[in-house]
Parts: sequence; structure tokens; C-alpha cells
Amino acid sequence: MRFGYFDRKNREYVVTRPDTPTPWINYIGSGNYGGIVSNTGGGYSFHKDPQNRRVTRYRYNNIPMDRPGRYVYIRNKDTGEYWNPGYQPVQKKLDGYSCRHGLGYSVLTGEYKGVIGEVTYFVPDDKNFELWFVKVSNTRSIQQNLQIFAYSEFCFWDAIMDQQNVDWVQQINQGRFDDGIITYHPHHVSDNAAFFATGEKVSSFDTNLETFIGRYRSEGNPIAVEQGACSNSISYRTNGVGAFCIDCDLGPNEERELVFVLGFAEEKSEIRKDIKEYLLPENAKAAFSRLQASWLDFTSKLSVETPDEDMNLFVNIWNQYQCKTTLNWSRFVSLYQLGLGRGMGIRDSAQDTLGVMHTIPAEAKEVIIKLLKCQYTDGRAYHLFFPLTGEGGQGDAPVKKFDWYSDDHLWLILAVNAYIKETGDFEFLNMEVPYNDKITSQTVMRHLDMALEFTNNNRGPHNIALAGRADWNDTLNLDTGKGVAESVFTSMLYCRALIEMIEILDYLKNTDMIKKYSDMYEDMKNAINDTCWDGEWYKRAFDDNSQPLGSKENKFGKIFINSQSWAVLSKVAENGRANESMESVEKYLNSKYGVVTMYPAYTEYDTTKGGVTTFPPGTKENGGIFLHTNPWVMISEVMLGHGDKAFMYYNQILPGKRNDDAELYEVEPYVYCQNILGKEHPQFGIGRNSWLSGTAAWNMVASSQYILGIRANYDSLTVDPCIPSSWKGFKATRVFRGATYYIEVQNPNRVCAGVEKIIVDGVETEKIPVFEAGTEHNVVVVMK
Ligand code: IFM
Repeated sequence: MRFGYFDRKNREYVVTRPDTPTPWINYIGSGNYGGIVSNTGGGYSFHKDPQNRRVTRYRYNNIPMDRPGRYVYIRNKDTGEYWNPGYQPVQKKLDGYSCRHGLGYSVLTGEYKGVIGEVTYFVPDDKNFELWFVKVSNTRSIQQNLQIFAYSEFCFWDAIMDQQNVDWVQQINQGRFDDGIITYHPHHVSDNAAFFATGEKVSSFDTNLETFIGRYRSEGNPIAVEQGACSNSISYRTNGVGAFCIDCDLGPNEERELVFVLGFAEEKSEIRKDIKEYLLPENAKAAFSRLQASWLDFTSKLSVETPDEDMNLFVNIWNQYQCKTTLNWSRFVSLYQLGLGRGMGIRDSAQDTLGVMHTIPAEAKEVIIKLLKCQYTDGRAYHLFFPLTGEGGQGDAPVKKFDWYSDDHLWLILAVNAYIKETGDFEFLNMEVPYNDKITSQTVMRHLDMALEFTNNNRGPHNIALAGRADWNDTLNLDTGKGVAESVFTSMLYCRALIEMIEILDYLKNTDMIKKYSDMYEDMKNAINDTCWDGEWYKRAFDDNSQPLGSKENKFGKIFINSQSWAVLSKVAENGRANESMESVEKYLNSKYGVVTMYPAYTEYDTTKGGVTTFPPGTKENGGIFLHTNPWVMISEVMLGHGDKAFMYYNQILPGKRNDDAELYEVEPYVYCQNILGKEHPQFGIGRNSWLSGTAAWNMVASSQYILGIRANYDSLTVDPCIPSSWKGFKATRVFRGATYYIEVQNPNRVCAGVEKIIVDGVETEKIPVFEAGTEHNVVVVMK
């Protein structure tokens, strides 16, 4: 069963019924002010930091679900009937409903008894506020006398306090009204304020939530809307609301446009000036056009025409869009990660940069610098940081011997390398960046060197990397206090990072460092091959008693996905072991909805393994399909030249392919989710944790750089596809260092991999050169 469709022309996903299995959300804003908007208007807003600068409230995991939100009520003054264009919260059965989620905006449209209400939510020009652009049309040939109520429930800015310290918070909240602007702030703060405003003539307003809703009522039947007027309440305590009532009498076939503005002001006295131009509908519409143009530009750096329409849709639009959202919010704020406590992940954000490198490398660089500032002087890094302050830490998981994660710092190397390949900005390596002590400052190159040194200096009994609190798999908590548990995955990631450093140094002709890193690589590679090969695949880890995980000798967790794919990615697997490992992945771990993390799943809690065993079998890291890991399998298959397999793995997790299956899948079909319940779970196939996942960046990398093979290089653009043998070719447009490359790949002999010749602007060549910015070039790649 489906709940909507992709509107390819308008680059939107159109939800056609409001009762989606979970709220299907979108993000507005570009990483500063922004928020979440669901298909029925649910969601919330925040400014820069959803924990410390929450603007509106949301009641997570609530019954009724998905409340509150940014609500617009339409009331007929003559009949007293009222409804919402987005269906919620009144839930009046509508004569028409749609939600169009586009890039950076959502449009909710409802129709009831000849009135069409349409609300467009977006953040204009990266301002500290969002617009609600409301259009109300009377489609009948009679007069309809209406009222529009606009509603947003404020949150105390510290969203944890808002829930924990009700005693304090509810005595200090203050709501005020002044000529179309409602402000909300704690008593002791005089400059900052959250606000809700309109340029319309206000018939009545409320700033106090309880007054607007009424006792023992809800957002579904607020007393103000029911009685047709707000109470002009000033909020001196309890809860704040921004609520306006606007008269809207419409003659036959008449239409009216109204604008509401919700935001956060650093300086309360500036609000009126800041929002003035946007209150005019014409200007709001112009801002909306600018938003659409900026997204068009964002996605224009790469576009492909392959024989697979769904792949085109995701590579060209939705996957790129999701990558920007993960760059903005890491794993901090969604409907599953609540914007409370977790902050921005170091490993997460480092990986997120990979998904946007081709389009906004300068912004990716800014993120990388923030992450480098999270490094300790010994090379390891914070696990997370908060965007408002840049302060970070290791999170609140219980500490045994070590408080650090063994992988966080190593991802920085992949991010920096990708940035340099995209831009050619080798100077970045010489830039001085402070460590998290804010005293010591060293070059980026030295930061990366320290990251490698940290892993090199923290090895266990098998001479491979110590596991610390965990590695990429946050739930594999093997350190029980002895501090000898080891991670094969981190060891392989370290090898991959060394390969990337050697590549850079090779380009820079720094032979001393190449020698140092080559020795480190060989040392680790040998240690892995000597102690971690299990016969048909690589082991995953050793626990604090030096017992293996991911071995035939284990009853549960005999084989794990990551130590197979990363054995290939790190080029550790040689002599047939790479193929053998990947065959084992297909044989033991694959399923029709994706590859599971490990098999068989643990059935009982086991203190020597930690968090992973708290999950029932088939859930998340315990044998679930953790989608982030699947593109690593695709890349490995590409590295082995297996285009059909790589595409099979790509296809089976592509969200668009689950559109007709949405009743089971449950989550949004236009973005990747974090996990799908695995084959050992009774509810195999249900998706969960949509939006914020490393799945986005790595699928972008796997599809565009490996399957389609279009990769930035230090001094050239590589086009080295590994595609399904059924394809006769594909076309792509790629902007690289400012020049535009029109690429045509021909596959006359229907092979998966291998390039026979490259023709650039009509001349056969070895490499596709870097051209001057602003120029355009034709590239033909003929496969073998
Ligand atoms: O790698 C982590 C990520 O940092 C946060 N979500 C879970 C992943 C796997 O444990």
C-alpha cells in the first residue's frame, strides 16, 4: 500500500493521505535556524542547537502521536466548524488533502466545503526565522466568512529543563504582545526572545497556552478556536503560545494570502526590522523562489541519467538532499534523536562531509575544522560536541577502563582527504588548528598524524587496535575494565586511513612520511591477517577476555558485516580472502531488505558484549539491517569488480523501492532510514530512525563514486564505473573545481567493470584533466 508518490518534475514527494504509519517528516532551514515538519503539520523548531535553543515544543513518542506542531486552523464564522489544511490536530475528514515535501520546504493543502487552505513552511534566506505562507481560497460562488487561527507552542529554550524543572520554568516564562508580534522569553533574559508575528490585522491573540487551549482540552479542540476568538492573554507564568486570530471573509471565488513568522531573535528590539520585508506576501513568495533556486544549484553539481529511474531520483535529488540534512544536524535532532543530550557526533559529522563534498566543499571544510578542534592533543577526539558552544565530550555511556571510542579520530582522515581531492586545496594541510585544550595548535597534517599515532599507540594483545568504549558500533561495549578488548573494524579503518595518507603524501612526494605510514600499514595488516582470519571470513573483535566475536567458534555473532567489507576497503584482504569474505556476506547476512549487521543475533543480555545484546534478535546492531553498513558492502563489491552485486545491494535498500510497500516499511520512502528490522525479527522489514544516518553520505559515495565511478582525484577526475552488466551505459553531468564535465559512459560489450578508453573533447587521453573553472567539456568513457 502506498501513501504518496514522487513528483519527479517538481522535485517533491507528495503524501496523499494523512494517516501515514509514522509521521513522514521534512526539514526546513539550512543548519542554523530550522525545524522538522511532518505531513500533518507536526514538528518543532530550534535555532542552531535543538537542546539549548529550542523554539517550539514537541511531545515525543506521544499518544496522540505527532503533536504539537505549526498549526493553522480555518473556522467558518457562520457555522462554527473548524479544520486544519494538514488534517491535524482537529482531524476533520477533509474533501482533499496533500502534503508536498520539497527541498527545504513543505506545503500542506486541505480542502473542506469549498475552501482550500494551503500552508507553505520554509526558512527564507537562511534567516533566524521561518515563514508560514498561507493561502486561503473560496472555490464557491457564495461568500464564506472565515477566521484563520495560527498556533505555535513555545518551548523553554533549554529543552531538557523544559521537561525536568517544571517548577522553575513555569514560573519564569513570559509572553508579551506588541502590534502583531508575540515574544516569549524567560523573566531574567532581556535581549533574546522567541517570537511569532504577522503583518495581518490581528482580531485577537493569546500568549498563554492554557488560555488558548482551555481546561481539559487539547490542540484538537482549543477553546479559542471553538469560541471564535482568542482572549488577548498575556502570559506571566506557565506555558507560552503564539496564537493569532485573523478575520478572513472571502467573497465568491476570492483568495487571500497571509504570512506568519516564527523565529528566534538574538536582539528582541530588532525583530520588527528583521522580519518587515517578509511580512508582505509578494516578498515571501520571492524568498520562496530564491530557496528553490538555491536547492537547484545545490543539486546541480552532479546529475545522472542511468537506466534506473529510482537511482536517478535519489542520486540527483533525494540522496543529495538528505546528505545536506545530515551535515546540518549529524545525529542530533529528528523524531528519533530528540535533540537532547546527544549533540553532533564526531565520527558522524566526519562521514557526513563525504556526502556533500562534491557540492559544498567549503562548508564541509568548516565542519572538518570544527571536528579537528574536538581532538585531544594525544590524537583521539571527543565523541560529540554541541554546535552553540563547540564544547564536547565523550557522552554518558558507562566508562570502564577507557573513556574514548576507538574510531572517532580516524574518520577525520577520510574527510580531509576527500576535501583535498575535491578542491586541490593542499594548503589546508598546513593550516593551524587548535586542539580541544584550546592552547595547543598544530597543522591539520599533524592533527591527522596524531590520530594515527593514537591508534598505533593503543594496541592490544593481538597487536591490533584496542576497542575502547566502542568503535563504529556504539553498542559493542567490550571493555569490561581490563582494557584489552580489541576491534578488528577499527584496525581496518586505521589501515584505510593510512592508505589515504600515503596517497596524499605520494602526491606531495614526502618519502619519509610515506615510509613511516607504509610500515605502520604493513604492521597492522599483518597483525590482522595473522590473527583475525577465521577460515571463511574475518573475525570482528576480541572481548576483554581475548575471546573472539565473529568467529565460527561463537554460538551467536559468528559473522559480522563490517570486518568483511572493511577488509576490502582497507585492502587488508589478499589472496582470495576478499572474495571469500564477500561471498560469506551474501551467504550468511543478506536478505531481501538489505544486509544484516551480524548472524546469528544474540538472544540474551551478555555483559561481555554490552549494548548490542540489549536488543532483541534482528534489531538494530543485533542482527538488524543497519543501513549505514550496506554501502560499504557495495563499495567492496565494486572494488572487486562485481557491478551486478554492487547494484543488487544498492537496489535492495533504495527507499523509493519501498514506496508501494509503505504499510510494512512505515518510514519515509524519500530518504534512507537508519535501520530495518532484520530477518531474525518477527517484524522483518519495518524501517526505523529515518533521516539522520551515515547511510545518506555513504550511499551517495557508493552510488556516484563507486557504482557510477565518478570520483574526484588530486589532479584529475576519475570515471571508472562498475555497473550492472545489463546497462548499455549512462550519462552524467559533474561540476568539478568549477568546470562542467558532460560524461557519457558506453558499455558496448555489457561488462560490469573496466575502461577501454577515455575521450575528452574528442581526444583520446589517459586521465580526465582539471580544467579552468567556468569551462565545459565532453567526456566519453568506453568500457572494455
Ligand atoms: O556509528 C554509530 C553512530 O555514530 C550513531 N548511530 C549508531 C551507529 C552504529 O552504532
